Amino acid sequence: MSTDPISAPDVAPADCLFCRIVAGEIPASVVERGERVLAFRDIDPKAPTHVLVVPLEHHRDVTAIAAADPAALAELVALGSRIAAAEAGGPYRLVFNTGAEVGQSVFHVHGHVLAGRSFTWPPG
Ligand code: DGP
Repeated sequence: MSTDPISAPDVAPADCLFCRIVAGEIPASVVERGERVLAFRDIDPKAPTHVLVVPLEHHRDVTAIAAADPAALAELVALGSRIAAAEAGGPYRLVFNTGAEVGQSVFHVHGHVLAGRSFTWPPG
């Protein structure tokens, strides 16, 4: 049993929605595939550009991937930044919901790349 204070179920890759998108078992609108990451459009976009960037390997959240594979996290950020530059001229918000309490619903780390409009702060 995990002693991690962040509530996140352990999801087997076979049952993981984003692992299945990475494997091509579930269709997605893919923007770009990199060496370690995949970018695809969010099914319920909250901005003109709303792309999810995920590692090909399963890590449950940003804390886990930062510890296990920082190169993949760096590639995720770089690809998100390039997509925002290409689609929205540069500025973007990068969100990692981490824990069910703050809105994480898929427990395979994903950066939400949001761009193409103004945003307010703080977020709701
Ligand atoms: P979060 O709540 O931070 O875990 O974000 C999960 C996001 O995943 C949410 O914005 C909606 C998106 N999403 C859920 N199911 C699918 C799907 O089947 N395909 C795509 N492209 N996005 C999905």
